[in-house]
Amino acid sequence: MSAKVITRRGFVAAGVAGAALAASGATLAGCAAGPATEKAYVADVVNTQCTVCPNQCGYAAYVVDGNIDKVVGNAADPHAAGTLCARGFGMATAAASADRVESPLRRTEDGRYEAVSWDEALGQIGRTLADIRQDAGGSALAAITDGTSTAQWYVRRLMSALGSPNVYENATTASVSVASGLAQATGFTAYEVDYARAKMVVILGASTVEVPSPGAVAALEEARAAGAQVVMVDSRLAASGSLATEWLPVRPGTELALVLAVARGLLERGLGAEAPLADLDQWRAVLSDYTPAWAAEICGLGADVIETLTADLAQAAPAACIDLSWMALFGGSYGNTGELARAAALVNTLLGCWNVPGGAYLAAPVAAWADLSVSPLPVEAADVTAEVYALAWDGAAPQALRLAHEGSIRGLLLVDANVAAEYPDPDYVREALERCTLSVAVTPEMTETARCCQFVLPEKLWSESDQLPAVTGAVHPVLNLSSAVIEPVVPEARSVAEIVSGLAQGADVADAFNFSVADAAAEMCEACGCTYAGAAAVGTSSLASLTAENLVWPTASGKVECASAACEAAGYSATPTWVEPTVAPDALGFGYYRLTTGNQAPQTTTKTANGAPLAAIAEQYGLDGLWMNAAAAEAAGIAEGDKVVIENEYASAPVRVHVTELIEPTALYLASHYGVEDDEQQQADGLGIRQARFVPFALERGYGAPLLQETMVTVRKAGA
Ligand SMILES: Nc1nc2c(c(=O)[nH]1)N[C@H]1C(S)=C(S)[C@@H](COP(=O)(O)OP(=O)(O)OC[C@H]3O[C@@H](n4cnc5c(=O)[nH]c(N)nc54)[C@H](O)[C@@H]3O)O[C@H]1N2
Ligand SMILES: Nc1nc2c(c(=O)[nH]1)N[C@H]1C(S)=C(S)[C@@H](COP(=O)(O)OP(=O)(O)OC[C@H]3O[C@@H](n4cnc5c(=O)[nH]c(N)nc54)[C@H](O)[C@@H]3O)O[C@H]1N2
Ligand code: SF4
Ligand SMILES: [Mo]
Repeated sequence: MSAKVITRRGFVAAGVAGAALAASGATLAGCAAGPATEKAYVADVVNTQCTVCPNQCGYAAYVVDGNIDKVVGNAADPHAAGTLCARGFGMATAAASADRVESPLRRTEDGRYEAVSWDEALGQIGRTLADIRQDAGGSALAAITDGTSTAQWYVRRLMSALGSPNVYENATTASVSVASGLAQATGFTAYEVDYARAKMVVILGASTVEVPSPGAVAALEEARAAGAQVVMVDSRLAASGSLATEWLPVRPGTELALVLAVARGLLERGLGAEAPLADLDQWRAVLSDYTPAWAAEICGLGADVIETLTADLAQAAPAACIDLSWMALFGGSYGNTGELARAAALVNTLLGCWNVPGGAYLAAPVAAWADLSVSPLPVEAADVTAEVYALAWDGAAPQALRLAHEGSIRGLLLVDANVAAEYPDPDYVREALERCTLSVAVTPEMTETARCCQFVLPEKLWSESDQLPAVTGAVHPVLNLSSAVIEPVVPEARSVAEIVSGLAQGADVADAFNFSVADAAAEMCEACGCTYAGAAAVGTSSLASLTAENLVWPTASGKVECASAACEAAGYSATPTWVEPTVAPDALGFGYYRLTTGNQAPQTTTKTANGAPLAAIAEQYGLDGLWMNAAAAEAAGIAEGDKVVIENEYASAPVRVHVTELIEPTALYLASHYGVEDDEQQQADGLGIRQARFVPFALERGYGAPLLQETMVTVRKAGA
């Protein structure tokens, strides 16, 4: 474990009278109080990151006698901002979970698993990978990872060595429409809002309190204290309302209408005259129909509300923007999310907010990482998902699952991606995995996905191995580097780098991995102007942000583009126009509601679903229940606390109802990630239902995002 050599610094603080205090006592204030006779506090301080959510907050772990004693969020990391959120603190000791997979497993004829040796597992998987390549070409192989640095680089390199370009980030699937719509307009794929200095921010569908990065919450609080206007556009009033100055209860899936009307209003007010926009007149002509009254009709907000919002944005520009966050809810959620992202990118351009204080900072890709030892090898074949989903930036993971279902992808490697639990229509995904000639899950714990795979490989947790660095953030970009914190709790578990290198050996492409994680990490750090030792010692190293003066638009016109030939080819208009969601409550008649979802503070994807204390909290407060609008409930004869049945053609399930004014009348809401279906995850047994069960396996045209909220359900009182 190279961390020991390079990063572990033993800090020693004796009691108040101790001699060592002078050297390092300040670092450990509060830890060392006590009489002079008390044993010294000796901790190894190792920098690492929380991987519970994509914020990947950097933190320092204080390790005493091989165990994590305390964790301190890294102050230099803009996500952590000196602390972690409750989920991060709670999961810092996840390695000790009783449910870890303890050895490689192979599925037997009768569907059970037998323990096999690593040699046997890696040899057999490697040979099958090579055979599939021989028979059907590298394009018949695909991988989905959680998108964390080491997994993504190693898996890409392995697949490219096998002739496959088909590697997808599950985490990117969750923002694919935002990334791709933004890319169509600007050539960039992500931006981050400078909340702290903003005068106004319009946040579309992000539960910023319930999914918090501590840094985002602190920055929004700072903005509020300075008098900023924070507008939450959300179909329900989530806990995030506490950070907002206004809540706009939009009809779910109709934000595009709102954004188009705002664009029209901004142009009317003369904004954008100096903006670097190509084909603005073409878009201006299209926008003329999108009056506030038109948008009000569609999205359920008053025309006056839309007028005021537009006027306020114009007034606050350039320290004002539309924030799409992840617009997560899985990548897009709606048939119009990609176009919404494109329209929002153009509105932000009209506001002049790109990379100016208080605006939205585009994140430049790390150009220096284009050619590393760990970079993918050249592959002739094109990404198989691009044929149908040409707009998807970095590919469409769900389409890879569909191709597996149809038989053209035969080998699937899933690294920390619980696709059978978290994609729409879990049965479809299950079948896709079961139809593969080879399916492999790399995971620390048994999951619904692992249970559909032929092989399950026990993985070390993030905290149990050294990692490659990652660059994140745009307002204050940083390079984070994580080192191993503790010895592996499960002796048989291997890191993703070890597993991938082993598979390469089994598939006879071992030459592709003639470097170590430390070698590759050092190369990456140096490309960013840091030394490996220095980056590991501080954990988070600041990098320069992209300034407005240095912004060069990586588009064909060298400007932000209102028109996109690629979008037009995918069946959209050249410039963003109104696109109806795929299904609409009104079209189906009275009694059909859109089933929305969203995160909730005590639950973190499926990683915490099996946690007993969290399950108890959810049970006690009824957090796994269904939200229903009070007027809608009254009309249906449903009262607070009733047991109801929600139903559509895909599923039917009983659930306790929470009747509230705080949700838009056409929407129902079920918190994400409840409804664990795996028998071995016993703590979560019987808690809640899985929203994805009510959703068909369908994807957003061109963009390839799962349409997680394009589904309608009926609600009736149980027994009625
Ligand atoms: N506690 C917790 N935090 C997490 C996670 C977790 O599992 N649990 N997961 C992490 C991950 S992977 C991600 S991608 C992020 C996602 O974080 P966010 O981007 O914030 O996404 P969600 O929490 O899924 O949903 C945000 C809000 O959208 C609202 N909403 C639903 N439908 C609509 C709609 O049609 N229109 C509008 N305007 N609003 C709508 C919901 O009510 C919810 O309040 O969270 C991360 N943080
Ligand atoms: N209905 C509904 N579906 C959703 C969403 C939603 O809001 N509602 N959100 C979507 C979004 S934004 C995303 S990113 C995806 C996420 O969906 P998933 O791909 O399911 O991601 P995770 O649940 O985070 O789990 C990934 C896997 O990481 C592994 N893992 C890594 N570290 C640990 C650990 O410490 N403990 C445990 N137990 N497992 C670990 C396990 O194999 C785990 O199953 O879900 C999407 N699906
Ligand atoms: S926001 Fe919380 S869960 Fe997400 S990475 Fe940071 S500490 Fe971990
Ligand atoms: Mo996500």
